[in-house]
Amino acid sequence: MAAEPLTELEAAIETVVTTFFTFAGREGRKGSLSVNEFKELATQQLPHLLKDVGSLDEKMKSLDVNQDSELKFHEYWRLIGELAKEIRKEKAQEIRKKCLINKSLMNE
Ligand SMILES: [Ca+2]
Repeated sequence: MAAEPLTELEAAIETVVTTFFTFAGREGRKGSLSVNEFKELATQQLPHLLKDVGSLDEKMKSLDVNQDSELKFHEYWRLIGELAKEIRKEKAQEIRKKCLINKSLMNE
């Protein structure tokens, strides 16, 4: 990567990518996540964001678009996208709540 230090966002994107390869390289094909690799990644790296997701086997099936029991990078990327959307929803609610509080304070 570039010699200059990465910004927070750039480092976050790099982490998304390197995390994929760290776990994908543990067994079988180096460029995709097996069921075991996916479960390890989910439990070790996404314990808070995936805690309400229910069964990891079901989650894996829903992400594994071509049904080969492995997640390629673009399938993993869909998961990251879904989680980002969840975080966006939560943030939007927080902002809305703050606006409501401010409005009610102004009306007092
Ligand atoms: Ca693999």
